[in-house]
Amino acid sequence: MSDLSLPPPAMLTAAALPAPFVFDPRETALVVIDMQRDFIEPGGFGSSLGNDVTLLSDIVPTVAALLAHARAAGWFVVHTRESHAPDLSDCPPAKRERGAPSLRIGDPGPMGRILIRDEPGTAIVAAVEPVAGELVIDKPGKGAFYATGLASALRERGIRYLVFAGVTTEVCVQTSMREANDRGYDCLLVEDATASYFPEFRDATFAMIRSQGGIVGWTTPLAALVAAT
Ligand code: TIU
Repeated sequence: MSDLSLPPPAMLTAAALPAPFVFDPRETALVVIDMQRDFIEPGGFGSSLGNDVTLLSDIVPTVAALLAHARAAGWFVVHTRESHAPDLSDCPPAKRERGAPSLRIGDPGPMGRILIRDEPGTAIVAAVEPVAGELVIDKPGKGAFYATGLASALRERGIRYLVFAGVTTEVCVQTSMREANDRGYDCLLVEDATASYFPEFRDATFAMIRSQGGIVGWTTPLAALVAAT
């Protein structure tokens, strides 16, 4: 006989590769990586490095739809920003020198000092900006866990499943996902909510993540996640 006082089954299953992704929405967080003006809009750091930023701006509507889904589902939402202190005390010289002779981190750029906290270019693009109650992590590295409070924030909330989106797929998204995988999280990357200046690197990242039975995690398009039952 069924007991109507029991809570409904919590686990959801999304079609994914290399296998279905099974997750408890009460223990799930969305982590949106570095959807910043400096990477996505013309005139920022990304375009100063000679990149085609339209490859990144194309995913903004999909990331917005993913955020709407996560908010409606009651997931904890985290946004990250790659950013540094104005005195560059958290920016290793090796990182700053990389990319010269174009604009370097801390140099004045068209949207303020490049990748410096609270400068206009470091802000998250308007269509996917955080709302009240969401966590914003300023990270000095490519990974979201390095030198940040992300691990303790997730632990406090009992999070076990992480859904990833953002830019760029093979740099900050992949680094963060690998950090999370090593910390024991089941990680799902939303394929059409992440982008790279190099589409072949994005596709290679998908293949690496789901190789060997999901050595880093799972990937799926947004529609499959939304359809999860
Ligand atoms: N957020 C992030 O991926 N930072 C980068 O510098 N990515 C590049 O692809 N350059």
